[in-house]
This record gives sequence, C-alpha cells and structure tokens, in this order.
Amino acid sequence: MNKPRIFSGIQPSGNLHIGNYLGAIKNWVKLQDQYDSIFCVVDMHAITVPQDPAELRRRTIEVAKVYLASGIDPKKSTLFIQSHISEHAELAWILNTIAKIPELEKMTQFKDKAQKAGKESASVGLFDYPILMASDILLYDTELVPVGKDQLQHIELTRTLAERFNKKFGKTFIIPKAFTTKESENIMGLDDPTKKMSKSASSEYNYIALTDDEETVRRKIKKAVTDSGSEIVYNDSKPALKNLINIYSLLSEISPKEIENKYVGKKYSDFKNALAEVIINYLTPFQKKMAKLTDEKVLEILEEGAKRVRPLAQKKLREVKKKIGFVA
Ligand code: ATP
Ligand code: LTN
Repeated sequence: MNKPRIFSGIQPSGNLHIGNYLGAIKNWVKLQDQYDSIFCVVDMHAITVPQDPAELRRRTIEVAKVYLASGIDPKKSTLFIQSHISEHAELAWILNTIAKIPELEKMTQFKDKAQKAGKESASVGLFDYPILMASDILLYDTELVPVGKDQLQHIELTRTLAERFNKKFGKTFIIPKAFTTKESENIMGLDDPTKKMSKSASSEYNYIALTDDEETVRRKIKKAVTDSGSEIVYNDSKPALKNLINIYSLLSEISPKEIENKYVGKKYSDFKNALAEVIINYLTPFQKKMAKLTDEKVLEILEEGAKRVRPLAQKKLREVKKKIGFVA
C-alpha cells in the first residue's frame, strides 16, 4: 500500500526560530517515517513582502539546511524549492478564478500583514498568498498538512477550493486535512507572551533564532519578560512563564509538572539560567550539523527533490487544464 502523502513548507523570509522548529519541523521529522513526505522552501510566498535578492538566495538555502540539520532525511522525504516547479504558479492562476474576493479578505494573516505593511503598500501577492498555498497542497494529492495552528484558516480555504473545483469540473483534487499536535501550539514571543514568536518581529528579543550563539541565547533569555510573583508555576495566569516552561519542556522532553517540581523554592533567575542551558544544549549540536552542510550538497538535494516532484505536478496540472477546457 502506498503511504499517505504529507506536504508542508516554510518561507525563507527571516531567521528561523525555535517556534518554527517546535511548532512545525519537529513534527515533520517524526512523520517522515509513516508518510510520503514532501517539504518545500516556499520562496514564492516569501516575495509577497519585500525581500533583498541576495538575502532571499542565502535564506532559501539556509531553510533547506535547517530542515536537514533538524533530521529531515532526504532518503525518506523529498525537499525542493517552490520556484523550481512552475506548476505552482500556474495552478494558482487557475484557482484564482474560482476563489472569491471576500474569502481572501477575511484571512487573519493577510489582515495582520497588510496592516504591518500599511494598507496602501500591501502587495496583491500578499492578498493572493492563500491561493498559492492551496496550489502547493493540491498539486500533490496531499492528504495531511502538518502546520502550526496559525495556518488552519488557510487550510480550510484550500479544502473549500478543492471541493468547489471538484463539484464544478469532476473529481480532481484530494481534500486535504490539517495536521496539528499539542506541539504545534504557538510558542509565544519572549518580549510579549500575547503574540506568537515570529521571524518578522521588529525586535530580536522576540525570538531565539536557530542560529543564535550561546551568548545571544543567554542574553535573550535573561531579558525575556516574566510575570509578577516569584514562584515557578505553569498556568494561564502567568502566560510569560508558561511559554518559557513550554519551551523548556519541548526541548528537554521533561513535562511542565516535573519542571514545576524541580524549581520549587527557586528563583526566576535559576529557572532562566537552566532554560538557557537547555536551549544551548539543543542548538549546539544542531548548529554543528548545519555548518557541515555545504551549499553545493544542499542544492544537489533540492535539485534531486525537484526532479522527483516535477512529474507529479505536471500530471495534476495537465488533468486540471483538460477539465477546464484548455486545448492540449
Ligand atoms: P512570519 O511571522 O514572518 O509570518 P513565521 O515565523 O510565522 O513567519 P512561517 O514561515 O509563517 O513562520 O511558519 C512556518 C511554520 O512554523 C508554520 O507551520 C507555522 O505554523 C510554524 N510556526 C511559526 N511560528 C510559530 C510559533 N511561534 N509557534 C509555533 N509554530 C510556529
Ligand atoms: N503559509 C505557510 C507556508 C506555506 C505552507 C504551504 C505550509 C506555504 N505553502 C503549503 C503548508 C503547506 C506559512 O506561512 N507558515
């Protein structure tokens, strides 16, 4: 029996942080054994907000290195760069014609990012972003899409578009489902526990980047906001501490309850020092693995991945074009 397919991607639009790892990539590593897995570096999504060309190139390769150093195995999973497969953009154009403007207008991510860019300067690409994401997913007969919870609305729209197309033109697309776990719950910003940790945050004190060195990790954790009081407890009345305990727990596989017990009678500073060490213990071997990966090797893996997925994308797009009446 063929394994069911999963597809996911991350934008090369900033420094990847421990939220991206804990919320998304860590799950992918587990899933790749049971699923036919495709992981993409979505550079076409990244350019929906302005990007410096040299930085975009560097970050695209860096995201692929993060996938590999985190444990995505190119023998088990397929990795590629979105812009290497032009069918993504072509299918997006076709899906544009069945999507409705209000469906896109209500997307939370669009509203947030458009507001950040300034309503007048937000690009049409930013508005259309969820359609490109739907194309990524639907081109490959994806059954499950492992993502952080912030992406659920986009996956709901993908399902709506797939159902609408199937109804209008006959069964063509598999209706995908989102796959989230407890771990894909948002890791919050270190400077503001009410907002998710984000690579496009304005302050570097919002996140721990996967490339941060020891000194930076210690400095950022020391500065991380905490709640009033002095006890190390895990509950909703202390959201900043809860977030720090979550990070500790997910990186060390020690439960929040055990962490509470471990720090009874200790100070915030004791807990924070220990948390910095837990993060450093994860990042050090990870960064060593990343440093060993050469650009040439990574590009080879990405090229190989594109070769593997291209025939799948071409077949699906041919089917779509035929169904809508394009002359072959
Ligand atoms: P930006 O804030 O610039 O939009 P991002 O940091 O949210 O970027 P994405 O590329 O949008 O990163 O997300 C990549 C993956 O990481 C997605 O599956 C997303 O759900 C997950 N993710 C992003 N931020 C977090 C977070 N703070 N906690 C958990 N998962 C996250
Ligand atoms: N929108 C996603 C990135 C993304 C994606 C996808 C995720 C683009 N295409 C397809 C899953 C499947 C994000 O910003 N996290």
